[in-house]
Amino acid sequence: MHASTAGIGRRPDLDAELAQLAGDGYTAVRVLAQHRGRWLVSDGLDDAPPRLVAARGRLRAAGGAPTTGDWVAIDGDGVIAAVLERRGVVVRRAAGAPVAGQVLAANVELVLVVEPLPEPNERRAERIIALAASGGVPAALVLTKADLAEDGGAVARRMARDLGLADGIAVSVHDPDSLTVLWSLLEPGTTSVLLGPSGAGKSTLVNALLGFNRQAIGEVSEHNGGRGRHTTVTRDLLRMPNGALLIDTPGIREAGLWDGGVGQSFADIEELAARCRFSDCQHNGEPGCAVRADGDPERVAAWQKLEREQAWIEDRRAASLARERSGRRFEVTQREARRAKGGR
Ligand SMILES: Nc1nc2c(ncn2[C@@H]2O[C@H](COP(=O)(O)OP(=O)(O)O)[C@@H](O)[C@H]2O)c(=O)[nH]1
Ligand SMILES: [Mg+2]
Ligand SMILES: [Zn+2]
Repeated sequence: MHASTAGIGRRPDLDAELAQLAGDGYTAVRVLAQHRGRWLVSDGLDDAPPRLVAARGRLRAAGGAPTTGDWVAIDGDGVIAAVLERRGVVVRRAAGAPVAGQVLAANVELVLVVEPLPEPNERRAERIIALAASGGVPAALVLTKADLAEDGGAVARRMARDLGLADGIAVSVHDPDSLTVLWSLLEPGTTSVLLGPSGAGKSTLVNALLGFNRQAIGEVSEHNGGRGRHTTVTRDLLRMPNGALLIDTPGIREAGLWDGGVGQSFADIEELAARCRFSDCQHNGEPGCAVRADGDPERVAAWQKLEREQAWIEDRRAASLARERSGRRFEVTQREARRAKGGR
């Protein structure tokens, strides 16, 4: 039984999922963090501290490795043997890699898109919202450092509306009242992830919610160029005092699209596009273009840019898949040729 999973998030059919794996003797745990080829996991039991475990070789391959937020099956040797189905995932295009996705957070129910006041970056937020949308995860906007702006609340509401989000709030760690609204988004048992640029105040916010400074209890961190500032280098799943789970992440420098999401996250613009006079309107000055007439020019430009990026990555993924397939075909042909020659 896994009645205790409440402490590490909801997963109602965990026992059935384990039963489906080949072999038995598995237990399910959740990945709290990843540390150099080891994973910090918890079974949600109050008296069992999180522990570091290894993973079976085939799970170490790029792409297949367990990540923060994953539910995993531990075998009789105490090693991660399988990653359970990911439900609600945020994936970006891996920076620098040929054609690969990188899972930023697994099994999340809400993405908190973090941008700092007084100058939140709407275009950066848009990308993260698209990544969330492609993983089927709703997003809410959280503007930090509200103490540095005139009326952060109003800015957050307007920006959320422009971005097509239901919720937009402004918070300051110097104003406990502002955190109350944030608490209402963090439902007990649900998992949320903070995504935004480095320096936005994500870790400070997490500490404020936790009520203590996690740095002091040995969080993995690096000093930033000797300037004495700590930078989060791991993605950490933390349990909040109200039973909500929250993943803190390092700053996102690049949020390349990986698997669609633009259509859903730009539903407002797509709606306008459906009203253009020509069904194949490119929205570049054609007569009767509803997108040009009624869309916010900057958002329209962002939409067009992300649409192009989405088409580009789709092409690259298709090409890479085709290469992989023909590579496999080539191997099979080679094997058959060897066999025909009586080799093996
Ligand atoms: N004025 C103000 N500064 C903040 C607030 N929250 C965080 N900061 C500062 O912003 C800087 C970056 O914070 P940090 O939590 O490390 O950002 P992260 O990279 O997103 O985790 C630190 O110097 C914090 O003290 C806030 O609510 N108001
Ligand atoms: Mg941080
Ligand atoms: Zn048009």
